[in-house]
Formats: sequence, structure tokens, C-alpha cells
Amino acid sequence: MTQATAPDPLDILVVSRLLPWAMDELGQTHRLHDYDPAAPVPEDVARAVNVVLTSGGPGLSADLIAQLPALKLCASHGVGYDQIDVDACTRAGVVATNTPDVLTDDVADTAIMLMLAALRGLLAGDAHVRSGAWGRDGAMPLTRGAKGSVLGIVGAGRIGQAIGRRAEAMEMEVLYTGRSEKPDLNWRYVPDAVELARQSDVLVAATAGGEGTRNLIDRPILEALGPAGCFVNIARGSVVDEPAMLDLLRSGHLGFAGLDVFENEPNPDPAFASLSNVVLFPHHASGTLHTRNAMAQLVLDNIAAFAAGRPLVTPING
Ligand code: 8YV
Repeated sequence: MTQATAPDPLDILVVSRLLPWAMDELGQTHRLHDYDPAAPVPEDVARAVNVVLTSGGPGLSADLIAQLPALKLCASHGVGYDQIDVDACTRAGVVATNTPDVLTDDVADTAIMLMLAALRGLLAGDAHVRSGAWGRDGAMPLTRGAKGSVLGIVGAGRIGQAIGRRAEAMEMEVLYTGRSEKPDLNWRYVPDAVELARQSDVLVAATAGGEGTRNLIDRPILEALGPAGCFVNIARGSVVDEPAMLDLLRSGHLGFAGLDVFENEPNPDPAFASLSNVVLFPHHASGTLHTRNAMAQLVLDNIAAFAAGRPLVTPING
């Protein structure tokens, strides 16, 4: 009988940590090196590192890749890889992996949560109860519901489609835009994003981040959504012209926003805090224990596949 030999330990540079159980598991088989973003990687570590463990926030820069001559795998915790320099990875012979699918439902739920919280005035309602205003002044003002209204999706990928299915179940009409029409979707495709916003009550950004989508949701789109419209962003802060959005929310030319992501995380523009027509969430759409466990497991599975010379589970490039 042949015995499977344990793979050689890898040298993993830890730019972003997984949940403690997953770090323990990695540390049992491999050598872990903590990354200090404020200092160059020590020479002996830099020479040895063959895997970088990171996440959507810090990603992996071309500068760091250049410091790691033995690097072969960038295992990222998160579906979005706009902060990973994938071209630099490919040039250096590094394969990057992400964690698609396992977080789709929680992110889609968060979009619906933000939409309903914004439309129904959840924060104002909560304050109304806590402050005693309910007993003192009576009912809070009437709000708007979702049923019968139109949801426009910018970027009908896996997460966008999961949001659309939820909206459909709530008896909303679903429209979408994107680079091209998707023949397998029953929802109406609106090629022009301004036109989509004009026809929508709620506009959700569910597109990838990065330079290709920077400020994709611009002032004319937000103006077309209008004073009764609601903008929801679970994509990246970079996909919206944030100063224009703030200006329109402040002046009432855009009705509401429900935002999980911001241009400057984790210290978003303080102007958001002064607006009563926004609902804010700290980039935590995938932040449930269940999903973070599944994301961590997928990262471990990719690293184990790499260590054993098997095909990677969710490669981005290659
Ligand atoms: C996380 C995300 O914030 O998956 C993504 O792209 O934005 C989120 O799930 C993060 O990347 C988890 O580390």
C-alpha cells in the first residue's frame, strides 16, 4: 500500500488573517510570517515566501510581489480582487485565488436590508421608539414600501442576480444594466445606466471594483434616480462619485442611500454621519460567522490544493 506523503510546509506571508481556527490549522502545517505594511519584508522571509494570504481590502500590490521572488500563490479572502494587481501576478507567475459564491447570499441579503432600512426609515423609527417620541408625539411619518417599485441592478453578476431574485420575491420589477445583455435572465436589460436610473426607484451597484468601474455611478445617473430614489452600494466605494452623491443627498436631489462600502475605508467622509437620509454599514456584507467560516475554508482548500500540486479550487488568473 502506498502512503500519501504530507506536502512540504509552505512559507505564508500573512497580510490579512483568517478566523483563529483557520490560522491555527494553517500554522500546524505551514510556516506563517506576519506582514508589517510599514516595513520591507525581512530578506530571509522575502526569499522564502511562496504564498501570500490576503483579503479584498489590502489585496496585493506589484511592489510587494517584486519583493517576493519565490511567490507562487496569492490566496485572498473575499470575492472582489480590485486591490490585487492581477496583471503583476500573472507576469510574475503568481496565481491568485478568491472566495466567490460562498458570500453571495449574505451580500445580497445586506443589499435588501439596506434598501428596506433606507426606504422604511428604520433608523428614524428606532430613534422614535428609544427617545420616547412615539408616546410624546405619536406615530412617525409614513415611509415608502418596496412592493410594486422598480429595482435597477448595475452589474448582474452572481451577487446582482441574487439581489434581483430577492427583489422579485418582494414583488418588485427588476431591470439591469451591464456590459451586455444576459440571455438567461428574464429581467429587462437597459443598456444605458442613466436610462436605467430614470426607470428605477432603487438602484443597486453590484459591479466589480477597480479602475474599469471607477465613478461608473456618476452625477447624471444619481440625478436620474431622483429625489424619491434610493441608491444602494454593496460593491466598492470607488464605483460611485462619492462627492456628487453626498451633494445630491444633502440637497435632496437624491432621496436615500444605503451604503456598505465607501471610498475611504475604514474612515469614510464624515459628511455621511450628518445625513438623515442614509443608512450606513461598515463594509460588513459578508460578515456573518457562517460565511466567514466558509470563506476561510475556501482559502484553506486553495492553499491545500496548491501545496499538493492539485488544481486550485477558485483561481482568478490561470
Ligand atoms: C470582505 C468583500 O470585506 O469579498 C469581498 O470582496 O468586500 C468582503 O467580503 C473582505 O474582502 C473580507 O476579507
